[in-house]
Amino acid sequence: MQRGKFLTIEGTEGVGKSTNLTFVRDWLVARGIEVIVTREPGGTPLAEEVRSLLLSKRDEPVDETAELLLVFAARAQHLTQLIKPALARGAWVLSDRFTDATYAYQGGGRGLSKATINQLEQLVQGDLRPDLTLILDIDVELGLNRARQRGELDRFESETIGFFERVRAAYRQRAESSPLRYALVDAGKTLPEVQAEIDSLLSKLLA
Ligand code: Z5A
Repeated sequence: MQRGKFLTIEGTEGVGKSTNLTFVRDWLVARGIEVIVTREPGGTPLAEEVRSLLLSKRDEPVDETAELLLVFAARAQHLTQLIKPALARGAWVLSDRFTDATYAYQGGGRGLSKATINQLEQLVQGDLRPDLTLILDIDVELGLNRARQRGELDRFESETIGFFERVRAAYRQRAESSPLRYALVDAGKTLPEVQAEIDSLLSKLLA
């Protein structure tokens, strides 16, 4: 049995991940591909509980290393319970965020070292990496304006513009460092334009 493909979608706030995740899922299903849609942090009952811990606003300051370890604890559970079994039986997995978010938010945003994140990535994932990561890229203020129209902000959404500028820079750096694994998509364009570009990227992947 051929292993399924592992696709991830990333980006800063309000970039349109959820909207385009649905587009990618429908695109794959229309071509007869079995696709499991999931998200991080989360994807299993335990990992979803960790997600709530991570996103809730709280009075106690959250230690950056504690945050990093919680992200990887959720990921370990998600990989074992959902991602690896699905890929092994030939299904494709489409995840709203994965480890690139850790490099961007905990690395770029919080300033934790890449080497530390890399150690945890090796420990939790071994050699497993996404086959393709779509990084939706947008001007930070434009994205935040879109996101803030949705209502109450979680702990991450309440961060400063400077934080999101660092997150965006880290994503762009990852895309530039490995153009075969990443596709940087200009998400400031209209939705039909963004989706035309995603359509062309998926066609290449399938070919
Ligand atoms: N996090 C972390 O720190 N470390 C990690 O390792 C991981 C995660 C995995 C939860 O993520 C938080 O976890 C996240 C980082 C942290 N930080 N935050 N916040 P999340 O993915 O659940 O949360 P989110 O970033 O807020 O994503 P979202 O809710 O899926 O929103 P979105 O990507 O912005 O997507 P959207 O809802 O599709 O789009 C927003 C609006 O824009 C919506 O009204 C759309 O209709 C509109 N839109 C979309 N595209 C367009 C275009 N092209 N033009 C005009 N309008 C558009």
